[in-house]
Amino acid sequence: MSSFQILKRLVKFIRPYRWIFWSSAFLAIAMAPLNAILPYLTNIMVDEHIMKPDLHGLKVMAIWYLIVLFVLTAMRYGFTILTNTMGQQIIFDLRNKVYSHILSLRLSYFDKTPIGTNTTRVINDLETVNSVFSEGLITIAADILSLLTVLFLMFWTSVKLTLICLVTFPVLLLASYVFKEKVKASFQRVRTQVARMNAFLQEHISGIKTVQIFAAEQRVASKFKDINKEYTQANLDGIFYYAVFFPVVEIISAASLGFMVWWGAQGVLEGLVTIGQLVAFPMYLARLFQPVRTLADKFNTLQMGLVAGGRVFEILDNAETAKDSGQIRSGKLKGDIVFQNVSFSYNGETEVLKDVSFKLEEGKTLAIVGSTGSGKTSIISLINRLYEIDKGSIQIAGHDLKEYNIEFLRNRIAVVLQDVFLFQGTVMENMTLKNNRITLEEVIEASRIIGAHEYIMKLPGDYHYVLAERGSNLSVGQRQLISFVRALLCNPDVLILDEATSSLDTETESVLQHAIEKLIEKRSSIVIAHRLSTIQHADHIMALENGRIVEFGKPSELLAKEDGLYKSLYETYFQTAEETPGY
Ligand code: TTP
Ligand code: MG
Repeated sequence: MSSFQILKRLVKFIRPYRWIFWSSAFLAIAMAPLNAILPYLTNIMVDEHIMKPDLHGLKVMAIWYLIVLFVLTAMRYGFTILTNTMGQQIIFDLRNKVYSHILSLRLSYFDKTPIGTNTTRVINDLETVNSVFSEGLITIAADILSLLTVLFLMFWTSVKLTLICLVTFPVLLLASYVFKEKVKASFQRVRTQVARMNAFLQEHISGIKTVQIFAAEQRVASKFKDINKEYTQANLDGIFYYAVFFPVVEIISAASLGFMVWWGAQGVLEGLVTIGQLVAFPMYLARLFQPVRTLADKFNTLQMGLVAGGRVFEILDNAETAKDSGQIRSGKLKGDIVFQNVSFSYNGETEVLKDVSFKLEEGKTLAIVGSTGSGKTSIISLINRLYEIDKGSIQIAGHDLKEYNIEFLRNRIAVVLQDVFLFQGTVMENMTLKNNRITLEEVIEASRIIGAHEYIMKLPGDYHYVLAERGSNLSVGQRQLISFVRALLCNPDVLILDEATSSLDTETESVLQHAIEKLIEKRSSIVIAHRLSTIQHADHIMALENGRIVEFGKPSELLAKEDGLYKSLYETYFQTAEETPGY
C-alpha cells in the first residue's frame, strides 16, 4: 500500500467528524493572514504614527494589534482542541474496529503473531496514527498557508529585503531534508524496537513462573537489557538529529537576520527602506522560520503515522477470519458425527492428521487415546472450526460443517480444553462468560450436578469470589471444575473434553470422574482420555498414532486384540496404578 493509499483510507474515517474537520480547516485558513498581519501592523505603526507623531492613531493601531492578537490566540486554542478531538475520536473508532477484527481472526493467525505485536498494533501504532490527524494533515496545511501569506506580505513590503532574507533558504531546505531523512530512519528503528520490547515483555511476564522456577531471571534480564539498549540507542540517535538540527536552523535564521539588518540599515540611510520595514522584517522572519523549523518534523510525524496506519490496515485487511457462509443457525445439532478422509496441517506443510475417517453415532461417547503429539487435540479443534481442514470432510447430522453458521455451531458444541483458561473476574462470571441471561440459580444447579457447589461454597464470597488473572488463585482441580460447569451451562448437543494430563489426588479424581460422567450423559461426546475410568465407559475407542487412526472399536473388542495399542496402554495403566498408590 502506498502512503497515498493509506492516507486516502485514513481520511475516510474523518467522515463522522466532518464538521470538526471543516471547522479546523476554516480556522487554519483564517489564522494564516492574521498571523502574518501583525508585523504589517507594526510596520504601519512605526512609519505612520511614530515617525510622524500621531498619538491618537497609534492608540487605535495598538488596540487593533491587541484585538488581532487576542482573536489569534483564541483561534489557536480552538484549533488545537478541534484537531486533537478529531484525532482521538477517529482513533477511538479505529481501535474498536481493529480489536473486533483481531477477535474474529483464526487461531492460525495467533499461532504466528506474538501477543506483544498485537498489543503494539492496538496501542502504540494507533497512537502514532493519531498524529496524522492532530499534527499532520491540517497542521501542515496551516503551516504552509501561513508561510505563503508571510512571504506574500514580505514581498509586498519590500522585494529586495525579502530576497536578502531568502539568501540562506537553500541551505535551510537542504538541512531540513537531511534531518527529515535521518529522523525517519531512526523513528522506524524506534518503532521496530518498541514492538520487539512489547513482545518480549509480554511473553516473559506471562511465563514468569517458569522464569523463576528455573532461576532464569538473570538471563532473561540480560536479554532484556540488550533489547532495551537497542531501543535506547534508537531513541538517542533520533535525539541527536534534533539536537543538531534546531541549532543549525537557529544559525541559518540568525544569518538571515544579519544579512537583512546589514542591508536594511544601509537602505534606511539611503532612503530605500523605511524604519517601519526594518522593525517589521525581523518579525516576518520569525514567522517564516518557525513553520520551516517544525515542518520537517511534522512531515515525519505524518509519514510515521502513515507507516503505522499501514500496519494497522494490514491487520484489518487480514482475511484469515473464519469464512462464515453457513445458513443453518437454529435447531439442535443432533445426529452422527462423521469424519471422511480428513487431513490437516497447522502450517500447510507437516500433516498432523492423515486420512482420518470415523463415525460417532448420536448420543454415543468416543474416547481418543494415543501418545503425546499423536494429534488428539488437533482432531477436536477441527470440529468447531477453530482450524480448517486441508482435505476430506467433516459432517454433523448429515450436513457439512461449513453449512452451519459458526456462532450457532460453537454454541451447540461445548469444548473443555486441556489447559483451562480462566479470566480475571468472579467465579460466576467465569462460568457464564458474562452471559447475563444465565441466572445464579442456574449456575448453582449446574454446579450441584457437576459436584462443584460444595467446593465453591468454601471459597470466600463463594460464587462472587474474585479470580486473579488466569485463575491463578485456584487449584488445578478447582479450575477444572469451573470449566466443567461452564460447559454444562451451555447445555450443548455435542461435548468435547480434552482431559488434563495432570494426575490429581484420589478424592479430586473421583469428583472429576463424576463430573465427566454428568457432562457426557445424554449427548454425543468426544473425550480425550487419560483416565482409564473414562475410557472404559466409552462406546468407542480410537487409538491414534502419528496422526493416523490405528485402532477403532468397542473397549472389549480392542482389549481382545493381541498387541493392540489400546491393550498395551491398558496394561501399562494397571501396572502404574498398582505401583503408585493413590493414583
Ligand atoms: P496435538 O494434537 O496437540 O497432540 P496431542 O493432543 O495428541 O498431544 P497431548 O497428549 O500431549 O495433548 O499435536 C499434534 C501435532 O501438532 C504436534 O506435533 C504438535 C503440532 N501442533 C502444532 O503445530 N500447532 C498447534 O497449535 C498444536 C496444538 C499442535
Ligand atoms: Mg492434547
